[in-house]
Amino acid sequence: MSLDDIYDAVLDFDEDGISQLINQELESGTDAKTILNEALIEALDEVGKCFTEGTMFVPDMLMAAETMKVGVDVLRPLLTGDNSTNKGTAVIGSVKGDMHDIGKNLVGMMVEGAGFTVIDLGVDVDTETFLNATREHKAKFVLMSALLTTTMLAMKEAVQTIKAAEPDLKIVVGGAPVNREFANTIGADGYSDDAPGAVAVMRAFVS
Ligand code: B1M
Repeated sequence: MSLDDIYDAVLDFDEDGISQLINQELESGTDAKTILNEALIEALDEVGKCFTEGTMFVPDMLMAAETMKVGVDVLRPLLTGDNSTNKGTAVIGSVKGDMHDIGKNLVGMMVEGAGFTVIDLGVDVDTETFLNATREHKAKFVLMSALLTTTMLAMKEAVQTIKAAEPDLKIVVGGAPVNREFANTIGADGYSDDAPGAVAVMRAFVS
């Protein structure tokens, strides 16, 4: 068994076999983060490349994503740390128009593991829903994910509206097309290019 087998399982949409492959890889001593980064995420990057090249299509991306989710579920207990203290509440969602949720779920999982309470609003979340949820749950943080260049516009609108309404809230943004410069331009308080980095940004705000 190897990381390559797990990588191949995502590309083969092997939802039934991937859990066993991951468990075997864990038993052989590979740590969860390595499996996540070097097998699961790399495989989805390859799926993205194949989609761009026209050798894979939307249903393929969907099946690969479903297989990845099965794998992430196996790793979940190992990726989340000590969540015994509550450091505050964060609402999280993929912005309006965006149906991608794997990166957002990884961020939510790690933020929860770091001791924050996470309210997951799901995908395609509009500004009003973010705002209402932060008020309802007395959240300190809003975490937004965008995977499409088109939905970066929805992110901009959401950040600016929420900041104007609730200036004390800390808004952290991320997702493949988002970068620090864009985050600064739209007035977000924090940015990270990965899930552990989002936790570090949030920790800095509460320390
Ligand atoms: Co879509 N898709 N997709 N897709 N999809 C991309 C994003 C794309 C790059 C593929 C490509 O063309 N090569 C492309 C976007 C192009 C662009 O805008 N620049 C694309 C497209 C075009 C589309 C559709 C428009 C296709 C169509 O219908 N013609 C469509 C849009 C649907 C919509 O949202 N309205 C679509 C649909 C889908 C599926 C539904 C089939 C499926 C998603 C299933 C799901 O999420 N449940 C899907 C998939 C799987 C992908 C790829 C292959 C993989 C995405 C993924 O989950 N990556 C993707 C190609 C790629 O990324 N290589 C692609 C793994 C995940 C762990 O990474 O989400 O980036 P990511 O998260 C990272 C970081 O970005 C960061 O942390 C994570 C790592 O630790 N991060 C944050 C994320 N959020 C953060 C928030 C933070 C901090 C960090 O703070 C709050």
